[in-house]
Amino acid sequence: MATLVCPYCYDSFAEKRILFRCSGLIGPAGKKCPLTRDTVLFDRFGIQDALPTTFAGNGRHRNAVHELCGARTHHRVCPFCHSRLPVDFGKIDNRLIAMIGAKESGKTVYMTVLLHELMHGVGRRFDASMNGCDDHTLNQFTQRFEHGLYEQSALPATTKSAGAEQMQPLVYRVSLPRRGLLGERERHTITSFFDTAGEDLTSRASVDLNTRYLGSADGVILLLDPLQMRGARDRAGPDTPMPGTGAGFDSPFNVLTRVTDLLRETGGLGPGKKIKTPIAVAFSKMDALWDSFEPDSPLLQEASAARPALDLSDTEAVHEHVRALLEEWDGGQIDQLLRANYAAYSFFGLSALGAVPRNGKVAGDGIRPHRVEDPYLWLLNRFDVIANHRS
Ligand SMILES: Nc1nc2c(ncn2[C@@H]2O[C@H](COP(=O)(O)OP(=O)(O)OP(=O)(O)O)[C@@H](O)[C@H]2O)c(=O)[nH]1
Ligand SMILES: [Mg+2]
Ligand SMILES: [Zn+2]
Ligand SMILES: [Zn+2]
Repeated sequence: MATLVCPYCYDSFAEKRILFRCSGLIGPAGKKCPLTRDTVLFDRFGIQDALPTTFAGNGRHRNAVHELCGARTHHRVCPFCHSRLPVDFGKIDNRLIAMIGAKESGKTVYMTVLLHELMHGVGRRFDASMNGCDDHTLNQFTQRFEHGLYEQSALPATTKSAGAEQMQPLVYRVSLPRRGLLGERERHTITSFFDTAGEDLTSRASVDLNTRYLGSADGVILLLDPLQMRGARDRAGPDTPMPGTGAGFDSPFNVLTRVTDLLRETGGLGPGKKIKTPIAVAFSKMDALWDSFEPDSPLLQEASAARPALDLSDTEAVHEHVRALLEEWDGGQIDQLLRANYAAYSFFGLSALGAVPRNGKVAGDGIRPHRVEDPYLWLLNRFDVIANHRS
């Protein structure tokens, strides 16, 4: 039987092991269950809310009756972390996307801008709707990330280490219309985004948690900072704020090596076997390097947005161009390592902000994202959620 993976903790389990949480309503005989802190939720994600208890039932069913109070509940929770599972979980596609990258590579900014674009511009092109699955996702995204970046032009603070704050992923339900033999039907996919703290990739202590996230992910977006490469650093504009160096910081090649080792370990892959998880290797902060490109570089063009499908010709042109740039940036081994270890990988070059930030703030004319959706669309095409075409 197929195993399911929780979009919050990335642990896997059979459908029948899904738990229920009592509704907390008064049952037919007038009994009502008390509210207490759920220690499992608290330990995992620091959630302190007083909630009704969880109990085992037939997890294949969408609802269950709590014996103690007799009230029926539709609230299904993960057996490992007790997070509320999305509506239709287990019945619809569930795709987990892990986002990783070194410290200050731009993950939090990128995730915020990508989600914003998916809800607005890109979403419209695909006729897609993105809905946050839980209060945490809705609050974190709008209040913390979107509000700070879009309304206050403030760059985010360093993401806390998973060991310290137990970051909870943002979980969305993406609905896309699909034309098939039976006419147009909605297709739903749950995607979970986990933003790691960069330093978690350098300390062995927090690697365990990341191992689970990476090992269960259906796709990986690896964000690499070109400004951590000497060859690219020299080509950046004079006012570009440079990422730090030294302890806690790491070169893109070292980050990729560590991630590759983790994926090989969790997949139990012998020598010569390639990692099957598709990996989008995306270079962030490209705005700092735009001036050093030939005007006809595919990285300077807008991705073609004419059709609601992935443009393969464009994807390949970008991939080849980044590969050539890596040679110039002294990053030739990156491609060799990917080719030797991954069955499916593609290079991307993007800018979440569209301009170099000034004094710790988004540049004066606001956020102008460039090609941020490319890696996500490539993964969706890999998952067969969207179609592709050649231009
Ligand atoms: N030029 C340019 N700089 C960017 C861009 N995105 C992020 N940055 C810079 O990179 C810094 C770090 O961005 P974050 O998104 O916080 O990076 P992170 O990977 O989440 O960092 P940690 O949480 O510390 O691991 C920002 O403060 C900006 O200075 C971009 O699109 N262009
Ligand atoms: Mg961050
Ligand atoms: Zn009850
Ligand atoms: Zn869970």
